[in-house]
Amino acid sequence: MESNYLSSLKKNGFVVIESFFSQSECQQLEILSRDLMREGLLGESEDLEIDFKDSSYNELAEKNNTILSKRGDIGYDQNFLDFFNPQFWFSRRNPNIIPIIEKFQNGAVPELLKKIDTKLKPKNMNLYCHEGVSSPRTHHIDSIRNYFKVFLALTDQTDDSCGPFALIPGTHKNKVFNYLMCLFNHRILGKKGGMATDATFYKKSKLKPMHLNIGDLLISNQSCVHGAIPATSGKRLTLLQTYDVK
Ligand SMILES: O=C(O)CCC(=O)C(=O)O
Ligand SMILES: [Fe+2]
Repeated sequence: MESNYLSSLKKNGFVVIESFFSQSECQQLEILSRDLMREGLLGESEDLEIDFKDSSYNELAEKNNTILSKRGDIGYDQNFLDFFNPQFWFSRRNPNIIPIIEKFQNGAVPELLKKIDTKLKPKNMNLYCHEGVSSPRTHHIDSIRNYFKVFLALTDQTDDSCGPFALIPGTHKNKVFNYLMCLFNHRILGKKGGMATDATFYKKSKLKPMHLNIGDLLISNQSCVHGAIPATSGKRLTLLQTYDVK
């Protein structure tokens, strides 16, 4: 079983582990996530910072507190709330959540990822709240090197209407091609910052939606081309753990 997960992760750049979290674990995480979302919409508090400075991804990821980054200022990803490191807020609110959160960082997940690269370590967590994102960021890569996101579906994501996460299987292997694409974006198209990783050499229509039931875990190599299907009516709630080599 485990070797199937590993070969699928190596070949396709992703694997889905069904029902990795129980319904009760997901329910506890969902309740906390909805409380956090409500607090985020009210504004800053003692336990929740809001990023007004347009900080870089790394600055947000390295914070030892929960911080909300509202996406959508630059014309895409409107209605996407991205909470960095929600585990701090969660565990202060309900310490019983700690062993559940630890399932992302101990046991089967890091053991599998260690077989890809022994240097892969858990870094930041995020809570993605997609409230009907009809214009998601275009398909892109997060990095050329191996970099993983471990997504847990807290709401049903089996229908395209919620705008599920999507990827083009196997494209993590095209390292030189992807590197040249980023160079082309930057030097020829003049794309700046994060936009330099847009997947301009790939057709968006090749994206495959990742349909997840509540409790399913998607382990995704983010050097694979990925993005999201435009939402038509639904919402989705996803908790994730990143793994990086540095
Ligand atoms: O879930 C999404 O909308 C895509 C987010 C994304 O690109 C990422 O997490 O790297
Ligand atoms: Fe991404």
